[in-house]
Amino acid sequence: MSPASLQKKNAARTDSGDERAAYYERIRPLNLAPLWESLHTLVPREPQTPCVPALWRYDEVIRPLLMQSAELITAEEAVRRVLILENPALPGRASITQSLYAGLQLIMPGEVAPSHRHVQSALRFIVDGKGAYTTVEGERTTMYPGDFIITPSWAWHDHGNEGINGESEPVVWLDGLDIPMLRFFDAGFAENDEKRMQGVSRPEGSSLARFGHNMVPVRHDLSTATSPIFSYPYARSREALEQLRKNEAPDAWHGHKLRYVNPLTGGAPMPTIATFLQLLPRGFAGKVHRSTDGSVYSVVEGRGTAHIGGESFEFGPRDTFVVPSWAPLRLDAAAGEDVVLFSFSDRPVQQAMGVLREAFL
Ligand code: GTQ
Repeated sequence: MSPASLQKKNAARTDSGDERAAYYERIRPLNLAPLWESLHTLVPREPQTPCVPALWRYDEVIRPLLMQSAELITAEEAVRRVLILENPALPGRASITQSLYAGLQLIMPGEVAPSHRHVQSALRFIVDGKGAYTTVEGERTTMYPGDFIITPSWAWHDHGNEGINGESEPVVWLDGLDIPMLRFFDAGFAENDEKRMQGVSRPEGSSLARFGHNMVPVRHDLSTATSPIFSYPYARSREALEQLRKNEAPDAWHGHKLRYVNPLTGGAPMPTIATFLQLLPRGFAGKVHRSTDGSVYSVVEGRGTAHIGGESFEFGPRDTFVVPSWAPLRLDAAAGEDVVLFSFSDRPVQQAMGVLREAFL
């Protein structure tokens, strides 16, 4: 056939909806589907996340509900007594974004959350109270508000609350895990320890002494996927931000923002999750920014407003909010309120894939 008649033959193959529908019916039982009906959603022009922005108020909502949960179940029975923060658009999926899980975990004085380990990496960001501890592979870390603590993949961990100097109070932290990512890969394993609590084999502060001062033991030449520092104490990170705000102008989008690092690699502290701490000086009015890594924010200090897409969320200390992938974000600090925000995202995974995109508008 000539090119002209070929073209005519192809043009004649026009829409005949009934025949197409009948064809789709015939192929469905054979586990086949027509790509051409879904190509535009499978390969969107830009991210089309189902996630929506949301904020969870701590003082008025979460804290009273957590305290009620402590009347219903012990940490021991629950194994982990956590209220999961579910993205309103992903109910029942234990996901705050498509790739990340977040929850608020409560441990009452004297309780123990028994030892277990799993492939999922976890971070703990201490929101309320002090004097609980987590033990990771035989090293304990006492928790203070604002501390960022890591449980590496497959590391034994148990949590308890023995207080400090005889004083103890309920302690609540934000859990961030890569649970949805591991579910996606179907790569999750877990096991319970024979012991309820791990023995302590190294004194508290060992990992910080060895790796937390821009120095590394001379005979340590392994760089591990997860940071060897279990705890990044708030006092030190906050001090760094304070120095920055004294010395330089804030970034127009982020304010003063630092990322936590694995000192052995310079990369993110966990293979799947990046973490950040930022200070927005009082009255700060940020510019609009968007990025493909959806982020979870925990407010440490101060009041302000997060403008996410077309919505505005007023936030205060201990609140949690989520910014979906590619949603335009603008952060403001209230007049007279220095704001400090902790945040985490799946950035290292997107960077490893070479797909992370950001836009500063
Ligand atoms: O503390 O080990 O929020 O395994 C979810 C799963 C916490 C934990 C969570 C977990 C943990």
